[in-house]
Amino acid sequence: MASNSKKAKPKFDKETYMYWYKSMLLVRRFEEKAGQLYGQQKIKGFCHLYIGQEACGSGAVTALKEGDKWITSYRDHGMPLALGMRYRGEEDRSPEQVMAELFAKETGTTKGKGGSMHIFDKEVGFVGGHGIVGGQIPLGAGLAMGEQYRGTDNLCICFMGDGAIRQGAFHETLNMAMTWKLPVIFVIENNMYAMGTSVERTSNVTELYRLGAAYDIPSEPVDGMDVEAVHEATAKAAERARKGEGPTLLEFKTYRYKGHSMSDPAKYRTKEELESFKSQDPIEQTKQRILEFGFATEEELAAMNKEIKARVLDAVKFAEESPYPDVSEAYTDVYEQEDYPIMMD
Ligand SMILES: Cc1ncc(C[n+]2csc(CCOP(=O)(O)OP(=O)(O)O)c2C)c(N)n1
Ligand SMILES: [Mg+2]
Repeated sequence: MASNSKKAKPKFDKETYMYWYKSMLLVRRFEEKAGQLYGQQKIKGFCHLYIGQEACGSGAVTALKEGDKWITSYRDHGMPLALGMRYRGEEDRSPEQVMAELFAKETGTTKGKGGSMHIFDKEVGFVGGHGIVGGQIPLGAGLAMGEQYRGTDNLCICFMGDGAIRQGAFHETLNMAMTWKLPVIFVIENNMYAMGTSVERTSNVTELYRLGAAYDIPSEPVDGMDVEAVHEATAKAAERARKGEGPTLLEFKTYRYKGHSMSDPAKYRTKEELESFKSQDPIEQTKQRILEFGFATEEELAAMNKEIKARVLDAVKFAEESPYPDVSEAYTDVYEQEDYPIMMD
């Protein structure tokens, strides 16, 4: 950690460190609250928390630009919060809208019809939130292909879990993406488990980034607990994509502190393993760097924490006070074929 070195110099500017700290803290507090509300049965259905993995989202946000597309799995609350804070600043209502979606309210990001696994926010380039494991991988390449076809300099960053890469769609997509030099960054968030199944139990290949070699895709492992490392690797991959050189495969080594979803007591792993990752906590690492570089004081960071906690409570209030969607909404935003119109009564 940077705090061990007396001569450590910041690699990035103050604004970047403060954004990392604030966005990761928002995600952590938001998710803690979501977990609590789930326990109280105020949030129902599926709910997968991003606690522990915050650096993977926030570090990539600062390495990319507006116009780029983002796609991920059902563990999708953190990214829209981080993107909203980055691009909308003070105006941002992402905490309210994502929380309202968890409550299935009409003010949610998907009008209360998608729930926790299907958060979307087109304005900041966030294209979901996908419940089918690996389903977002070909969609991500398709988004990149769209950008290539239109001749923009945008790219798509496509996140997936370590379980998703065992799907055939992963291999087919990597093959075509490299053949067509699509502007896409594939990111495996390796949190070591797919539900209760460890990486070792699903393949001999446990250094997941190595899978890219089969398709000649430049690939590398990244410390996913270190937001600076995430930023640097993503920036390098983005440069490659924008130059027309095609995809990169990054393996962010990370950890989820909580169970897979809300009903998982996580008995398949040891306390020591969990503690070893908590000791590399991305928020704590960033805090130490901020203090060391003199970008803020302990008191200022404590005040920020207080402010964020209040913000999350405001989001809960907003969600609770919002109405449920009208019954007629069941017939909107769904596919309808002319020959088979949806019957309204
Ligand atoms: C095609 C498909 N198969 C199975 C499931 C059930 N399922 C939901 S999450 C999950 C584990 C995926 O783990 P990983 O890709 O490592 O992502 P993580 O949850 O760790 O973020 C499984 C098997 C599903 N949603 N879709
Ligand atoms: Mg996993």
